[in-house]
Amino acid sequence: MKKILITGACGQIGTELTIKLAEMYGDENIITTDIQKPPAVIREHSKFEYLNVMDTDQLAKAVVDHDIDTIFHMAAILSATGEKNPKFAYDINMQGLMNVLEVACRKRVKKLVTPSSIAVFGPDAPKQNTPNEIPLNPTTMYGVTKVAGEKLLQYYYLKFGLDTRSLRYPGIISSETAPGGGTTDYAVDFYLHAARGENYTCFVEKDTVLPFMYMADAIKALIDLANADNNRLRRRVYNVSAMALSAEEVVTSIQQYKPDFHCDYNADSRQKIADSWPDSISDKEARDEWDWSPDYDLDKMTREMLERLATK
Ligand code: AKB
Repeated sequence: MKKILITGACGQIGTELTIKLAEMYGDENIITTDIQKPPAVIREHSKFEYLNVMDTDQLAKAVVDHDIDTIFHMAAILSATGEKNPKFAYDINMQGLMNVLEVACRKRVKKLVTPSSIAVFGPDAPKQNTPNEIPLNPTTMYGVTKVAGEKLLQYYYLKFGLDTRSLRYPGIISSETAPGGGTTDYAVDFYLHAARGENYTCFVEKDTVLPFMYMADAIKALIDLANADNNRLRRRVYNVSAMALSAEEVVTSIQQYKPDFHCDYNADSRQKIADSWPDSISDKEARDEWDWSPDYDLDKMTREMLERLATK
């Protein structure tokens, strides 16, 4: 990876991905793009351009102008927003990805890395240790677009030789940029409220279990997969796992350090989305084929999250 373009760079994952890639490859080699106004940290560590992934010409121009060899495509609509406006989620997630794939092929980009999600799994999937390779029957529009996206990555790899890579993210917990429109956002909200000394009403039941990962591991996974030896990869898409946590377990972990933090539970329509996803997923293939293993467990994550939020 010499010249890297990141779409959706101002989002929850894009922001921290930018900082890490800039540290590894140099600020001058990172081109960040988004339709949002960038935070100072993005301007500091990259060249920022306003770019809408729905505009193929703008995308192609950025790739040519900066001689891009690797794209991290992070722009996407998440599950909860997707259920409020399925057509919008379809347009951004499907057409956005198609535009990136087409431009990458036409402009001879070498590698395209883009996240998928545990949302590819539906209620028929095994709830525990869901395997990498099983029938994918999601019941959300977000999940549908992620399944179709995975198939497109495979298609462009086989047909055009574009080196596409993806991993199925669980809910990501992070301190720097708040997530937006996801079902797993409640877990980040716990920390943000606890750090501000506020209580929180959670929108899923306390015994709701979902797979989660701390941001540092999420970034490590994406960059390790991007740099993995292609000869070892037997597929284009990987489950990655770190922790399976109930909402209540996260709250209890925070209460060890913030005993006054209190959480109520009042489930809304997002409960149905959470219930359609696995409790935990198996990442055996990621471990075997590119040596994936997470660094953070719940307590380590809670300590670091609260420390970082305290300095903000
Ligand atoms: C969401 O909740 O929509 C995302 C995801 C699990 O992909 N965080």
